[in-house]
Amino acid sequence: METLELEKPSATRDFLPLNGTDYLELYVGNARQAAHYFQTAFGFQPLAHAGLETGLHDRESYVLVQDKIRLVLTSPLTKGTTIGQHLDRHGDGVRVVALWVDDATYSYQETVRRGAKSFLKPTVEEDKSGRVVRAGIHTYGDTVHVFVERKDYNGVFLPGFASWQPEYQPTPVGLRHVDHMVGNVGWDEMNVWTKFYAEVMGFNQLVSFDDKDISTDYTALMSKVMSNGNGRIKFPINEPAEGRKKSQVEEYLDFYDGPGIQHIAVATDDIVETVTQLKSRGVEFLQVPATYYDDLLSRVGDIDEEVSELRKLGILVDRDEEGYLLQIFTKPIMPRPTLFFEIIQRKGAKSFGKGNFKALFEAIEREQELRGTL
Ligand code: TYF
Ligand code: FE
Repeated sequence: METLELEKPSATRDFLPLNGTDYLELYVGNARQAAHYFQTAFGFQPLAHAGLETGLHDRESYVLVQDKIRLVLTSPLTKGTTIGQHLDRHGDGVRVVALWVDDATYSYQETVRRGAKSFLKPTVEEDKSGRVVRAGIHTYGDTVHVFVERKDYNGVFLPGFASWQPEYQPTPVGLRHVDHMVGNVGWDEMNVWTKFYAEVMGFNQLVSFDDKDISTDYTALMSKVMSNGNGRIKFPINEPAEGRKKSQVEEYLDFYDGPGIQHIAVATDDIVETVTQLKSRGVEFLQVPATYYDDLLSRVGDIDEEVSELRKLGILVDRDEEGYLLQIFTKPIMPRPTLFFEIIQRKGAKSFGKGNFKALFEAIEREQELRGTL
């Protein structure tokens, strides 16, 4: 069983109360087509748009929503932008993990006081729907956290964005909220960044996996899960470890040219239905061998789902002290083997699927083999 280091009750008040993930902004080569993909394949709904029509000249953004998940897809409109530089270096990837707060200025001051590097000083934006305050700090690689204070705002997304309601609106697939977002960092940097989340952002360490837990023949990595005080924000941090061949984390670092977001785990209340939908819309998932299901019930005990259905869809199951979880992983969704999605349904379990690591990582290695990057 994994060692669950329970959160130590903190004597001090949470200095960085976070209400949840506000939005995720991806810098992508073609935001218009990426928006179409996330609508068609993942069932996101159109929400807002900013670009030439709203007075921007250097960039265009499409905002999509599915229940509590907001995605912002941004592309440059001209040469020589910082977005273009980000794309050249990293390919498509997550630039901003925005966090919803009640007081962005205070969040910025407290984190910068504790050592965060400033990305955006507290900035007020206003339109007829009210005012939003945003402020930002740097985290690993070129990734940033933006604190969003929107208690005095009732517009569609943020000031500067126009409502975007095209006729084309494929139905949602049942994605509800961001469960966790995993960062890959460099050799020996895991503790640098877990310390950052502990000291600068007041997070606690939930779980830790070392290379003995999670090395297969090839993949070796270490991971620690950091969580904020109320548990709404969970950031596992991976670093590569020495294995027989190239670690999947090292492959990521090579292609992303540094640390960044490796996967976005999104929660559903009905993973069988959600994954059925996603597959019918062309989303590709990692496959585990059929033998994974042979002794599934002896490993995880009684579950509500039919094993035959899980086997048909390739959904994985793991149990911890508090319940069980179901999860499945997409293949990378861009040319570089960097970012992928996880679909997760928690039935009591608070852990991350350690019992699936071997089968999962072997599936990742089969993909690495096909890419010739092992
Ligand atoms: O977030 C997690 O910890 C699980 C398992 O490269 C995992 O989803 C960990 C590392 C990795 C892929 C999946
Ligand atoms: Fe995960």
